[in-house]
Amino acid sequence: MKTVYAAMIILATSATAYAGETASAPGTTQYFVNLADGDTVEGPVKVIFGLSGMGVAPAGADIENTGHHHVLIDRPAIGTGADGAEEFDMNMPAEENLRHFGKGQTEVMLELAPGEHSLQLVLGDKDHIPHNPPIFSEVITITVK
Ligand SMILES: [Cu+2]
Repeated sequence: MKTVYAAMIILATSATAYAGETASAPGTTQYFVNLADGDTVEGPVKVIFGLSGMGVAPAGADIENTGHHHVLIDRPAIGTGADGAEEFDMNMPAEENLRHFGKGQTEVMLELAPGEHSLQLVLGDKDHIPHNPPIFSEVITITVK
């Protein structure tokens, strides 16, 4: 059994070593289709995810130039600060404010409390890790009535 565990640890370690190494296609953009920074909307809020330059594929699918959408809700932005940069090497955790769309969904209906909310899209590879270089949208702030 010990040998098996050792082998598993080596496999897990080597998989981690390739984290963040899935290449993105040059010029790819990710954006909100139906929302703009500063919008005031009624809840629940439909959010449509846009991606130009790459394709959408489910998590686990090893297909070149594809990924799946993630939405960061009221979370520190990815890609704009020292803390965010660290997250590029990591498997993004599934949390209430970091939602994965691993079936390849391209929209969601969000239940957001009235008030201001920040939203950002981030593309993840088959292992939920941002591409290299990472693909993410601008951060938008919306107000829910
Ligand atoms: Cu994911």
